[in-house]
Amino acid sequence: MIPPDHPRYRSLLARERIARYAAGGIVTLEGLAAHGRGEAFDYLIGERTTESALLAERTAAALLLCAERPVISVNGNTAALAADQVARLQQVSGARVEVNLFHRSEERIQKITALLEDAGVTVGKGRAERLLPLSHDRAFCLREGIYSADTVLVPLEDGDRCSALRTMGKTVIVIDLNPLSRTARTASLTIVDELTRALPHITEACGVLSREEALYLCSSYDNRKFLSDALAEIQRRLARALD
Ligand code: PTJ
Repeated sequence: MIPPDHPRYRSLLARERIARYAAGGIVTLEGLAAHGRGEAFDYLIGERTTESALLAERTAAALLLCAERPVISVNGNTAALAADQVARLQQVSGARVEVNLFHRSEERIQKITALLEDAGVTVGKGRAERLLPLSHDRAFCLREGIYSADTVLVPLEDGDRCSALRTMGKTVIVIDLNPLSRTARTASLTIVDELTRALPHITEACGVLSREEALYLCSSYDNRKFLSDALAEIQRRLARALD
């Protein structure tokens, strides 16, 4: 039992949750390592949503609202940490949700689908085919889902698939606390924020953005600026760390 007044309560709760889902076969051991890397970067960024990340989150909402075929791609970590939040975002954005795994197995797909459905998500199903230009199993996706999407939101993406999706002409939105990752630098739009802080902001913005505001955000964002803002914030915090 983690006491709510513990200074690292939120982080410890997420850790406890992701460990529990690893024991249940939804998150992989590699997923635990990825979570730890995320925690380290979150520490550096101050464990809060910066103004720049909030603008990136509003921009993500705009891109989803303006898309013709938006898809949210869900992996083990995302399902474990944010199944309810994915359900709410699906409701307001109208996006399809597809389970897409790096460490793919039929058993994990079934478990993750069940977890998402219990949270109220409508999960895209069907026969996955090897449709993306990748040598590993993330190449498998649904023809009616990720393959035909114009815009894909992929929390915790890997760099290879991000660039494969970009090569196919898709708008790729990623949520990644590491502004230096290949994914962050390859995506169309990178949200440098923690997954469970970012998703509710995107959902909220989907509910309030006008068509004009959304169109403006879609045409005016600069991903390099979002990355350089995140790096500048980390540098600022490091410079003041011992004050
Ligand atoms: O469930 P699977 O089989 O699809 O596997 C998923 C993992 C996460 C193992 C796979 O996608 C992977 O290896 O990811 P990477 O390449 O390690 O990238 C994960 C990125 O997400 C890293 O840059 C982390 O900093 C970042 N990250 C981790 N946890 C969070 C996060 N970013 C935002 N919020 C988090 N909670």
